[in-house]
Amino acid sequence: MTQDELKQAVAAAALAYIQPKLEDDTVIGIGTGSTANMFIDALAGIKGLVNATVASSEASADRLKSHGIPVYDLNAVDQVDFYIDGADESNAALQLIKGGGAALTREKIVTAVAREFICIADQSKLVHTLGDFPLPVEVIPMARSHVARELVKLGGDPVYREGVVTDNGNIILDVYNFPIPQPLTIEEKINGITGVVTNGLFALKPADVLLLGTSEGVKTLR
Ligand code: ABF
Repeated sequence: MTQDELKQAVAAAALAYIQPKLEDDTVIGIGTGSTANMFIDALAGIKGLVNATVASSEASADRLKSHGIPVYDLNAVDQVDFYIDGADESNAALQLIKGGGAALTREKIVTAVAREFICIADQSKLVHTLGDFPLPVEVIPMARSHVARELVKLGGDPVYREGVVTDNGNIILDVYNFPIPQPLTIEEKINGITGVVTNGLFALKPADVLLLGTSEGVKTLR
């Protein structure tokens, strides 16, 4: 199967996972990226059953609206029952690197609210140790050089993502050559650097379920 076929398979599996649990007041959090887009397109097939969604990016909100799926501001809902989103890497503990699409802050906010975070990814995303994928860090623009120096002290090689401004008006530093055997510690340390808005480690609150697309079918990891 191609990578796109694996992504399609996990998008369909996520829909099958939540559909029996949908109720009149269910709110679905929707992530960002190509796998999340496939989930949005699958969700359109049952939009009559969808009470409300919240989105982790303007791009995903626009895609949902284009299908006629109701999208709400996070402040307008009382709860988020499920959050469905992709990842750039996952380890076996379902700790993730996210933010390749620069939407990490809103993704982390929706994750914080969600009762159940269902990560959807193809098998290439499952790794032993996080960090082959450069770790995205969203930074207040005036703090860029300060944060970069602090990231170097932690052992990484931060690179300014040229031409990218996040939905929140900030910039992204991608940290290369930075293996992360202790994600909890590193997530907290980077959070503690003044000027950092969010880092792309999702270890303090990892995924609850990983639906992983493999050539042998979709595997459910918890
Ligand atoms: C979002 O989309 C991001 O956190 C992650 O960077 C990316 C994964 O993209 P894709 O599904 O296109 O591989 O979930």
